[in-house]
Amino acid sequence: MNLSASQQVKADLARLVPLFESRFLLPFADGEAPHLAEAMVYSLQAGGKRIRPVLCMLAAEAVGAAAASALSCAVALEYIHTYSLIHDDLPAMDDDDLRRGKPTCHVAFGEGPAILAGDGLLTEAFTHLASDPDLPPSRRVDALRVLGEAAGWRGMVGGQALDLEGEARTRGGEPVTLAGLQQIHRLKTGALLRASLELGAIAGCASREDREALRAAGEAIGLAFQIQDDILDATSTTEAMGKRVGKDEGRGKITYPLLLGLQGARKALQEATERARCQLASLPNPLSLTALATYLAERGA
Ligand code: GRG
Repeated sequence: MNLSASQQVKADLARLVPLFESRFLLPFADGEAPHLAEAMVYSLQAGGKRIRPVLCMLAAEAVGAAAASALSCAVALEYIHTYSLIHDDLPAMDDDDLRRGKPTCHVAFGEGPAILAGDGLLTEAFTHLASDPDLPPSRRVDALRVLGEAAGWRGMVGGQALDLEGEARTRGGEPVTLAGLQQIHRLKTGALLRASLELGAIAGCASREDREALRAAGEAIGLAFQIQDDILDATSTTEAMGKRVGKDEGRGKITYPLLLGLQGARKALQEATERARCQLASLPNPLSLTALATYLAERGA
């Protein structure tokens, strides 16, 4: 990645993350369940990179709208992402004690409250988006449908279910194929990343062609993000990652480097990133979003 693209990403994050963070905790300032709000705010503030909100706001800018027009979509996306991580960390799922170097929600607050914190964030995402007075009702309904489909059983939740089934089959001696892995990630990680760009398109009142280009770019960015995540896991020092690799192998976790080799996974990553760049090139203002897509594929953490 050349210096100007990385400087572009830095400048965009410095501009958009504070805008997003000036809004995203407001709904939890009052309410009748303050301890539950504390658990939700704990996970929202636990050090996430805000990739989905920033992708969403940059998508709106890419079609010529203001980032602020996509703020309620950006906030809803981060609520859903945070809920998915809280539930993914639970003993019944991945059973992780740490996330981003901090105790997971169920370790800090207990299992029941963590389940409810996830439920609270999931539902607040839709309440928040549905209440945005600046988004015309027809676009609000469109955005709610796109978000529901991406987050639900046709998207992220469905991908998580296929992942659990695949791990059980792999442990039973029937490993997941490359096509199976791609389907899991297209749903589990890709659906919400793709929705991030599509919601930016909706909020930014994009033309049909620009919305389609953003959807296709989102699909490719989602795939690239997952491949890079697998590569980072595979190339982290064995000592630092020993616990996780051992645990993942025991669970039957199949990754791109395992199926394609490290070189093959890097090639697939490059191809997916190039597909994203090609789609974005047709948009009125693609520079920042293209720089972020490149950065995500080359990120080191
Ligand atoms: C439990 C309903 C349910 C769904 C869980 C998305 C998901 C499904 C689980 C997350 C597990 C995981 C490690 C997925 C791989 C993709 C990934 C690296 C997600 C983390 O996203 P980042 O890097 O997270 O944007 P931060 O910490 O920056 O917010």
